[in-house]
Amino acid sequence: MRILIAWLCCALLAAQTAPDVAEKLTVDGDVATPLTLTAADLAKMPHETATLAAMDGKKTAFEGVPLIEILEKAGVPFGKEMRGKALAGYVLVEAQDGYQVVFSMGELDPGLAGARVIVVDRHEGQPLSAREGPIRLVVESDKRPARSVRMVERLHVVALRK
Ligand SMILES: Nc1nc2c(c(=O)[nH]1)N[C@H]1C(S)=C(S)[C@@H](COP(=O)(O)O)O[C@H]1N2
Ligand SMILES: [Mo]
Repeated sequence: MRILIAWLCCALLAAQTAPDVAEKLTVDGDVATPLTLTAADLAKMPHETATLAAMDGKKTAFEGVPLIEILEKAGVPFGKEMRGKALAGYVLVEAQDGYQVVFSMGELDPGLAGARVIVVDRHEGQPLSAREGPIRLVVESDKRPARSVRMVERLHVVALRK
C-alpha cells in the first residue's frame, strides 16, 4: 500500500512538472490575433510535404503547415498588402535551446521571394524526436539546413511602426 501511495505521488509530481510550454507554438508580437497552437491544433491544419537533406546529404520527408498560413491566421498581411511598411516586417523564430532565426515577410510572400518555409510536426510519418521537435521548420530552398530551426516554441512578429 505504502509503495502504491509513493508511486501515485511520483506519477502526480511528474505530470505536474511535465514540460507543457514546449508542446505549444506561440505566435505573438505585432499581430492582430496572437495564437497559442497546440500540437493538436497544428495537426488539424492542412499539411504539405517538404524534404530536407541531413548533414550526410541524405534527403528525408517532413510534413507540416506552411509558415505563411500560420502568420495569416494571426493576421499578418500578405499579397496585395505587401508593400510600403509591410516590406520591413519580419518574424523571429525562437527555439527551446535559444536558437534564433529571422525571416522577412517579403521573403515569405508568394508574390515576392515566396520561400517555402514549413512548420513541420511529422518526419517520415512519425512525430518528431525530442531533439528535433515536437515542432521544427524545414526551409526546403536553403542550401544548408541552418535555418531549419528545431524545437520551435515561438514565432515573434515585428512590424515597422514609423
Ligand atoms: N534549435 C536549433 N535548431 C537548429 C540548430 C540549433 O543549434 N538549434 N542548428 C541548425 C543547424 S546549423 C543545422 S545544420 C541543422 C541541423 O539539423 P539536423 O541535425 O536535423 O540535420 O539544424 C539547424 N537548426
Ligand atoms: Mo549547420
